[in-house]
Amino acid sequence: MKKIDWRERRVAIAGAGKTGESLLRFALARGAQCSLWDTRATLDAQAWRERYPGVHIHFGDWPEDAFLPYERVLCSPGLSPMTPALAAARRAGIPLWGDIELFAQCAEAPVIAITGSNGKSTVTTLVGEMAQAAGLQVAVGGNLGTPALDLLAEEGDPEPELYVLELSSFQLEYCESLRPRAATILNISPDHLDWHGDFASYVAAKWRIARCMGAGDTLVLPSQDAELQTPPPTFLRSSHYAASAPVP
Ligand code: UMA
Repeated sequence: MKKIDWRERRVAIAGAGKTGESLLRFALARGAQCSLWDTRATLDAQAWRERYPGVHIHFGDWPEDAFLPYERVLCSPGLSPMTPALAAARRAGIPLWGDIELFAQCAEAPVIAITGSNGKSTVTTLVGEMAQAAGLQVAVGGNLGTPALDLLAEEGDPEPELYVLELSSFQLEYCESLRPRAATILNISPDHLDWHGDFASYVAAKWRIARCMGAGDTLVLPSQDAELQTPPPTFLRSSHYAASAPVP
């Protein structure tokens, strides 16, 4: 994948939690002009300014046009794209990317990706431990706790041999180009509907895990969930999956 030149790009980071800080470090390290936004007015803006000199800090309510001056908005997973300022940015054609999208653009080692409504942390941990027991240098994280961008090797250090990621529907919604070598949607039941708007959108977000998978990749699906027997029509129109059908 062609690496993006971030130098001098005007980038807004939405959310100042764990993911937001990993996004900020990523963009700053690549020379972007960053601003950091959080709706919590109670955060210590001065402490952030001292930690990240040169970064514009905006804590408090977001005007609807807040993100229109930016070339990209890097979104924390807790923020729904229906948030008015993010929805306005999307309408204006500004890409909304999450940490998993940036990870996908940088990681070169194979990825095993795990999602589902329940049990994904347990399965991710087990898969990571199995890989380690098999002698692989493995990095495990994502929704599990360590932001995916923090798993990437520092400049000059060797990359892990395998990444194992737990992915939430939020993270998948903001991801376009991740191609796991193996992935699973463990199960699906209504969850996070306030964030997604409805169950169909939640199901569609989960299916995005397989969006870029193709021949030679392995997708493992359970047989008991009706929504996981056939991909939703929106998915079939937008993915590589339909053309190259990974192993169900
Ligand atoms: N924020 C706003 N406005 C909002 C909502 C949030 O400004 O309307 C700000 C908050 O004030 C806060 C920041 O965004 O400063 C928090 O961002 P975040 O909610 O995206 O949380 P992070 O700290 O970045 O943690 C996230 C995941 N949290 C969520 O998806 C809600 C963590 O998963 C994950 O471990 C971490 O990234 C690293 O990848 C937690 C989780 O609850 C465990 N996940 C959900 C789940 O498992 O059900 C999906």
